[in-house]
Amino acid sequence: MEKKFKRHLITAALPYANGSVHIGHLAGVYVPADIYVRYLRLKGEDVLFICGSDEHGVPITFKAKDLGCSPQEIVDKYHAIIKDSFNRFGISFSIYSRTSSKIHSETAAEFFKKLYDEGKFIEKESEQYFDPAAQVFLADRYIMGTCPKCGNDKAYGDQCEKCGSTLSPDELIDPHSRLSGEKPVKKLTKHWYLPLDKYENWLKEWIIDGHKEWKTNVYGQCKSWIDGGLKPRAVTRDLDWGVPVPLEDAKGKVLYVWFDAPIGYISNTKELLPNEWEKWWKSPDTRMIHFIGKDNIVFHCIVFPSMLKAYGDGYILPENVPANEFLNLEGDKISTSRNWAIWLEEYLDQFPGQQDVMRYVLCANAPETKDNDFTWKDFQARNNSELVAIYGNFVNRALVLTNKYFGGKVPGYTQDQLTEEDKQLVKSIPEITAAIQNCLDHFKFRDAIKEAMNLARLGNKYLTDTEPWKVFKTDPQRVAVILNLCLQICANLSIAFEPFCPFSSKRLQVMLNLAPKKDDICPVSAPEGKIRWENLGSIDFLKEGDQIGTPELLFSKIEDETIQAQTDRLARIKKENEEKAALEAASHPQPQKPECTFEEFEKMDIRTATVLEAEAVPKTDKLLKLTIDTGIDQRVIVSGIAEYYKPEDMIGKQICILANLKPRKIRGIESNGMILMAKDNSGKMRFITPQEVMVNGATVG
Ligand code: B3M
Ligand code: ZN
Repeated sequence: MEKKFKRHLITAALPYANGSVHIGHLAGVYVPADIYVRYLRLKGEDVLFICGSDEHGVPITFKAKDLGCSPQEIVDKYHAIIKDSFNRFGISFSIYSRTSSKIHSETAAEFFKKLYDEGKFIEKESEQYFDPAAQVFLADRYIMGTCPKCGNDKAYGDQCEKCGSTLSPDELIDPHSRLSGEKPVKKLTKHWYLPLDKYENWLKEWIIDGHKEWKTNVYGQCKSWIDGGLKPRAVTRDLDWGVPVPLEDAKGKVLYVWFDAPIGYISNTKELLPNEWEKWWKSPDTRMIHFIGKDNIVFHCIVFPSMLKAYGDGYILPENVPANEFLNLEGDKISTSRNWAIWLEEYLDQFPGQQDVMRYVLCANAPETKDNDFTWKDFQARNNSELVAIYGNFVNRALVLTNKYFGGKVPGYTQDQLTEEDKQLVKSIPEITAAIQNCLDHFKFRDAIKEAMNLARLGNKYLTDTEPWKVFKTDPQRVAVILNLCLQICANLSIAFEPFCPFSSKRLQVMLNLAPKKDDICPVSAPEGKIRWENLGSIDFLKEGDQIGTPELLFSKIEDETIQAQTDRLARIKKENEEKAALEAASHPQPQKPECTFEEFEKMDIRTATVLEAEAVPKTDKLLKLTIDTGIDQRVIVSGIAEYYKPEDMIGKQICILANLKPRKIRGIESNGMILMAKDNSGKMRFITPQEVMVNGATVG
């Protein structure tokens, strides 16, 4: 028997306030969390939906340094942007607060202090990098140097972003501080560690034995962490941005961002409900669910629960952590630094009133079990052929016809007027709504939204099959039955779709006169009147004679030009990125080759020559066939320069060649020598020419 809980505490990962949020965040965390919360609310459950900005951590301090402002200014700016985007997207948090608040630093400090006082930490001194000029300890990210694996001279102390290797500062060649540029020195420093190893057995019991129902990706990650053996984790850092460590001998130290951030869920609840927060956090009747992305699993399943366990005092643990995988964009990883993203505020400005389209697409295509790809083509197709052609079309036809034939009054019927086809329809409705509910209960939002669309599909097909517009003249009572049932399906749709597409649901409810019109930016259908989840499946929403409102289109077609503008934008960004990368690469010369002797060099017969004829080698896009005058003879050289030179660019040019290179056949053509080219690290090539025209056959050396 599943336990019945009295209330549901739903959290969504606190986004870092050092940038805007994009569709990857939305698809992975906030849309699923919001769907679930809206579903619970419609069921009349007691729900809190907690979130806020994560305003600490090293990247924020860098951003501030780069822009020449304070970290507080950075988080103030992005907190406002993120909060506004979420609100406009209809993410219906109970509170969206922030971790730079007073109540948060007090709560986090108290949390630390209690664990400290009770001896739950290990105190350890270790050698860490220190910047002698700036007089501060350096987090790994603050150290830069040359990557030992790929030679990138902008690798960080924890990772090389060029080749993706995980590094430690000790591995960097020529390490220097990002603050002062000075070479860092090692210095002893003290930190506090949470001994996760001590919680291993308990975690095993709680997760490995006790939560086999968790999603495979989540369960699997937890298992491999635990099986790999847990180590003590430092919960403090030498840094001047964060919650100060509340101890006498901890000057210049703050709580590690991953220690304070999850406590943000607690402090934000406290801020919202100063007198009642404990009921939400410390009662076995509360069911806590964390919505996160896959990179946050270890912190929410292992570290934070261990912190809560260490604290004791009745703190509850999450019942489930339905983490998602990542969303890619047009085949590429979403990246803030490469601007490879669709930013929420941009989307909201460019697609006004179309929040539901994005919510629908992100849910239908959510990265629930594996990474997934967002494409603008798919976005357009799902809008035009699902939202518009099925859901929107059905609703519109049902409402327009009711207005046309019955003056907008719900027509009635009697049981004996139902045909077999009608009875089949009436039977299918609760089957579909039960399927939606079952999927939602198991965090299968993709399947759930598919079922919701199936309900619209069912209605659309019924209307097309029964053709009331043909029947009305001869049998208006038959049309009354048909339209009554269609309107009941519309009412069902307005509830079934509410968790996913709340804006259009609300509009539909208003059109059906099931809800009053309100101009809220983030509409939430509280269970009132007939708008309750438990009524789903019923064909009794609307009574005979009820007046419905004027139909307006729920969705509108998205044209090719609109999509083209978006893909053009991405193509522009891709090109800029490639150019930047090429420039970057070009400025990094290849390392010098091993030594060679003069005698070895002397073996090469390098000469000036002039190109007489040039043509592309058929069926290749890289090769040119050049006939050249070497001064000694006329010969053919096949050269891989077609990407850089057209045949006509080469004719008449004086070049340098390696004349005595052993001939070889390239695409069936014998090539007698090689053209000397300068080539930079990005692959760009240019031929070498004497500074002044010379006779052909002059030796080069
Ligand atoms: N700030 C990390 C992230 O966005 C993060 C989550 C904190 S949740 C307590 O990946
Ligand atoms: Zn590297």
